[in-house]
Amino acid sequence: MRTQVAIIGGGPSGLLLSLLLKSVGISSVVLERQSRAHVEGRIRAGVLEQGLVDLLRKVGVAGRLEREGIEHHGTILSYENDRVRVSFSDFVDQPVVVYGQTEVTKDLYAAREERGLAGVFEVSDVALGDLKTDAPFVTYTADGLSHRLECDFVAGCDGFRGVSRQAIPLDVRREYEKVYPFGWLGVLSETPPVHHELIYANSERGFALCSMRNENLSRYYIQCGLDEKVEDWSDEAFWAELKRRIPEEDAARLVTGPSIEKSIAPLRSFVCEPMQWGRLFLCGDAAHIVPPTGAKGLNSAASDVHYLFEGLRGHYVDGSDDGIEAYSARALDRVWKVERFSWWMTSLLHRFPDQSGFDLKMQRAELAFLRETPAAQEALARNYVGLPY
Ligand code: RFL
Ligand code: PHB
Repeated sequence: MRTQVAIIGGGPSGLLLSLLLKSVGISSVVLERQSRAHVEGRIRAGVLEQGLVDLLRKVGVAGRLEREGIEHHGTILSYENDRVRVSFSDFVDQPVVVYGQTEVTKDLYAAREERGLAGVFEVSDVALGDLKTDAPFVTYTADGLSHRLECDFVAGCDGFRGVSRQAIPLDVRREYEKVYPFGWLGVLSETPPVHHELIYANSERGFALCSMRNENLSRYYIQCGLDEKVEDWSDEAFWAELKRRIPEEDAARLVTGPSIEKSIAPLRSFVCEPMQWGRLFLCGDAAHIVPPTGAKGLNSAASDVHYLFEGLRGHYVDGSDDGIEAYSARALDRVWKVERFSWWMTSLLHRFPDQSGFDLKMQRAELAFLRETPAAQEALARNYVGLPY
């Protein structure tokens, strides 16, 4: 089999890239390790920046998002019972849109199906070859048979645990990592959200986040220890702990109900440099991870996809390789700023095991400064709604 761009991974990065390429007549094949149902069922991100919404619009996949997505023009940060609202609309002319990654993924798969785009599910043994030549290839197993896909370029969109990043030799690859000493326990429940905006709460008992998917579907998270297990958290225990961590006025309003999903995610900051090696280009979680505190993972995957698409379009349509040559530097420039914001939000809002009295005073002072200082609010707002690309 032959295609122009082999895309490893059928998560949001790979799917979006395939549709953008198709829009300018560039062929691709998506190779995905899991089944479609598995990928569509994963509960992950919930907050979309305008840049991602615009890309979805560009490929004609924003219809349902425009009907069902909820625009947010601000967010709440709290420290014990003190709440600070940061308005986005006072500083930037764009909201964020609350619409689940699960729904984005379903919409992308539906559009690919409608447009007859090529893809193979449940592949294994994916290996990349000849990446330093202009005729690379990918080998894989599907339905018990070995296959070889010849291509011009390989897009590594296979997430943090994928194989693409490993194809960059160790003497070229530099990895930067920070692992946080806690995770997030998340619950999805068919209950009305406690507030119409997200609440990021720093409390004596640890961080909590009140988020949502729609008017009758709420998403809540609490900071938990790395050794904790989902099975050890009954719904009752989760709700009781959440109530202790959010401001009293919100706790009093909280509507609880059975959870329909419960999971624990560890928190990590990670960047791989460079994001390109020969004809291989890494996109999204394959190249970088942020802790979820700033809602940036999916959104920074989207900006990578944008830079890569522009580079590939330059190559095929305009006959210029400037974009693909600049890909890694352009993507990393934005990635590091997003890493900084996510690390800052995480540091501000969580309780760390080794935190001193001084450290706690610093968190409180930072939130007090934020409350009183429009310039500080503006910095948060600009990062939260998304840096330009
Ligand atoms: P994905 O989604 O991990 O997709 C990679 C795909 O590659 C497949 N794969 C392979 N396929 C073939 N061969 C192999 N060897 C393969 N190895 C892996 C996988 O099966 C998978 O389908 O990466 P992608 O596309 O780069 O997308 C990244 C986003 O999914 C991720 O950044 C976000 O979910 C992060 N994230 C959030 N991002 C936001 O922008 N806003 C949020 O509000 C937000 N909240 C979150 C989050 C992530 C979370 N967790 C669980 C990690 C909340 C949570 C709890
Ligand atoms: C979510 O709704 O899943 C969500 C929202 C905001 C975040 C992280 C996750 O910062």
